[in-house]
Amino acid sequence: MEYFSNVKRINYEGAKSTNPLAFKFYNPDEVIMGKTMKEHLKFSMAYWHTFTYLGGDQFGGASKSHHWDSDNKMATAKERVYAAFEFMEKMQIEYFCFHDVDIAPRGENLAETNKNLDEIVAIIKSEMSRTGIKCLWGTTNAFGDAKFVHGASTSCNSTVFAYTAAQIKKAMDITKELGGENYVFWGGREGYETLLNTDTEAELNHLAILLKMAVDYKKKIGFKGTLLIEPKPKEPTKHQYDFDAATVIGFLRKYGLENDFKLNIEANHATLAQHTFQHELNMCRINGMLGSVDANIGDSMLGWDTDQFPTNIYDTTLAMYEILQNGGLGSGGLNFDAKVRRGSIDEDDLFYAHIAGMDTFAWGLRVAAKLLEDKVFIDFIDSKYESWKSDLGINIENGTIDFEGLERYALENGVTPNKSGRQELLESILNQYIYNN
Ligand code: XUL
Ligand code: CO
Repeated sequence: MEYFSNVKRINYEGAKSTNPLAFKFYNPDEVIMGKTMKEHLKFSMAYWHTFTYLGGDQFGGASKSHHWDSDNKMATAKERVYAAFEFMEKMQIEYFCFHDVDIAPRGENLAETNKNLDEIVAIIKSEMSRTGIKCLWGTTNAFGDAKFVHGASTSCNSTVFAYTAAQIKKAMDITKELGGENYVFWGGREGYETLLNTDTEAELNHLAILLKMAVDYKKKIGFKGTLLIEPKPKEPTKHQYDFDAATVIGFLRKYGLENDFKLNIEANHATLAQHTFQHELNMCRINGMLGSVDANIGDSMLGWDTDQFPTNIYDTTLAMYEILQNGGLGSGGLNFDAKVRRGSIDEDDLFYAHIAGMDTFAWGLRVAAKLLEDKVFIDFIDSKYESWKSDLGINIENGTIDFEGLERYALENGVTPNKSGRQELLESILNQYIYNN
């Protein structure tokens, strides 16, 4: 059965096209810096927002329905697979990401849940081989159910820790079965509300123990994908332990896990941490830990995760600028962890939303590549730091001068005049590249 019968395959028509169901900038086979756009961008559909979200918010329930949904949960899960693959094929999206609960309904107990998962995974696998669509990453939802009220691996209740481990084990098995290129850990309720009732030291130790067990299990089953941690500073808890990239990197180093994990950076989570998206990508890049991206956008005036489709060309340009300098995302990709607004109630809106996100990233890629080819900021930064190429700079960096030597230098030479940082000039050059590409 065709679920989106009024939409044909979305094709590239160029910037002048007025067809809302066409790409204006995303030209999958166009080569940029030696790779095709689709290789650079590796777009992925998020199973949860696109195929299970029905528009509900804190003030109201569903605002729309999916015509593949029915009262029978397993039948719905099966039809959802066909609808999802039809959607991805038409969108030319080659990857998807999922939580266990997105693809199959929870059963009465763990065994029944796992059985439901096995049944749906078999269907997903056959759709994957029919279409060539791949799994970017899998994960588990260890935050929605009531048992996670005090956290999952950081719960005060050790039986919840055990249940979390069991869920992750199964989700890793499935991800491996589907040839997933990564496995994601987002600590949905790994955080706290108040220190009056929280032993943070024990909770962080337990989180590290769980991650270590995941590394061991990955090796045991021969899962070749990358393990990723997705930082977020708050929501649902007041303070999430995986606050931001720097916090996660410090945590991984403390527990000797830094070679086993990379990070999955989500734009809206950066906003919530009061960082730019580029900052978070940059912190990962300079630490060799940039793994993948949840491509969305937040609202800078709202303090919660709005998970909107990315339509800000500055964000995507500067994100691609970091990603290109990272040499790409390796096994990672750009996963649209984004949902259409509650008022976008037609199924066509799912297409418009993904087209907008893909076009905005495609244009950002093009601009970022040009900025790098022309060495616009690189040359400026090189000249800004040129004093570090002097004998003084080299001695400081090599550790061949100490405080006394530096005091002698300062007494003899004083300080040379500073040069302008030229921020406004650089911002206007950035505009010029965005507008004239
Ligand atoms: C929540 C979030 C999650 C993770 C996967 O804010 O981003 O959807 O990406 O659990
Ligand atoms: Co996310």
